[in-house]
Amino acid sequence: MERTFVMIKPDGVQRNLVGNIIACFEKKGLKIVGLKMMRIPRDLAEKHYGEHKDKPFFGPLVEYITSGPVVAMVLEGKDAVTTVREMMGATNPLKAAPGTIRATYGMDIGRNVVHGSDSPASAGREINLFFSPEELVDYRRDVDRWIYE
Ligand code: DAT
Ligand code: MG
Repeated sequence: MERTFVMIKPDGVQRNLVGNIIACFEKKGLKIVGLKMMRIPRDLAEKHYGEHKDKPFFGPLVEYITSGPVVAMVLEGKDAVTTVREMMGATNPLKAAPGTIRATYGMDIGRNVVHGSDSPASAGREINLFFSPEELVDYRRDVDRWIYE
């Protein structure tokens, strides 16, 4: 099973969407193996979005992501990285396919509610940035035999 890093961004927390968004992933069958609320320190935000450091939106992006608490999580499941990306939809909520999380809850690219790792390599990097190994919980779910054949 694959793991991915997911984050409900400050706008999602402020808009009381934490429960709804976690419920989407839970109902899908993804397993929560790590979960916490935190305020992202500036240096962590800059590392997390390091690939964008030369883009014009980097400054506002770091301001936004550090502007309030976020809910960070690690989700586990079959093709978890791609599955979460597809459930989130395109980066711009107005371009995201109907029914996706960003299409359902967002209006602006700079307030797109949720983050999900874009590849297994990014997932490994981001999980390590945000979670220590002791914060990730290994456990069995009896329901898995009703989710996977
Ligand atoms: P994603 O979050 O879908 O992986 P990304 O990695 O390209 O998208 O960009 C990271 C975040 O930066 C994205 O969620 C919103 C912001 N962003 C991306 N492109 C932008 C743009 N053209 N203008 C403003 N913000 C942008
Ligand atoms: Mg990205």
